[in-house]
Amino acid sequence: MRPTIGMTSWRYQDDDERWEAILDGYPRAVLEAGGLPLILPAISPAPAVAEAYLGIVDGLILTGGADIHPSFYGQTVLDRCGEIDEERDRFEVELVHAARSRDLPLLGICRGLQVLNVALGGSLYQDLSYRQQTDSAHQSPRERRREPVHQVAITGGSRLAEILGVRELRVTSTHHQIIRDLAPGLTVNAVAPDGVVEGVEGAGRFLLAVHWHPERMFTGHGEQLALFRALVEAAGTFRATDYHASRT
Ligand SMILES: [Mn+2]
Repeated sequence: MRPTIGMTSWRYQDDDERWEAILDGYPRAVLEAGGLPLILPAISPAPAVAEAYLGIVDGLILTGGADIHPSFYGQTVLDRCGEIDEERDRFEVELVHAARSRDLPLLGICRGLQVLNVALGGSLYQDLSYRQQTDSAHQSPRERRREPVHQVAITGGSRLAEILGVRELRVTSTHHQIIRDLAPGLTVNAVAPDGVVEGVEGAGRFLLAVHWHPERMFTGHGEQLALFRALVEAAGTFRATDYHASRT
């Protein structure tokens, strides 16, 4: 049986209706990597629903999206903070805590890296411009969002280096926020030439996040599928422990 991979959704307002949506690269990559993708809408009340979802998934992807409310890391909203969806923030922070308490495999992508860092006690710069000397390449215009635009150096000996099998690669970049203080329990596994953190990981079965978009890259850059394969493989071992069956 394919391990089930829950993926958080992107919510947006279209005139007078709200949508729960997902970039189709996420479910396609999960399927190709051997998993069964499942979209998790960010419906409140967050703790109860997050717990219930984790009873039926073997792994989790925190997907890209809007900015996290700065109150989650002790700041007020600054001018250059972007769009915020607090309901989604609460839901995803609960998911991270619930996943960590079970050692459930978790892959964060773009916003997912930021959510993971914040949920575990780290902080962000609300815009690249609030940190000195950052490269504007991080914030690709819409028409270049599928293009690798900057280099990253992968930390030797990291889980990420083991998964990708390289120490350098070029990646897409569509984020305007970056990590400020790294959360306790996370280590940096990838860095851009300007020093911006591009990847983090932690101890346990599988806890890893990247700032770029492997779901946009894997069709043209096959090595990026390895991230999804690693998640699905870890989800398979989680399932094999029969955690769900042992729950009451
Ligand atoms: Mn970047």
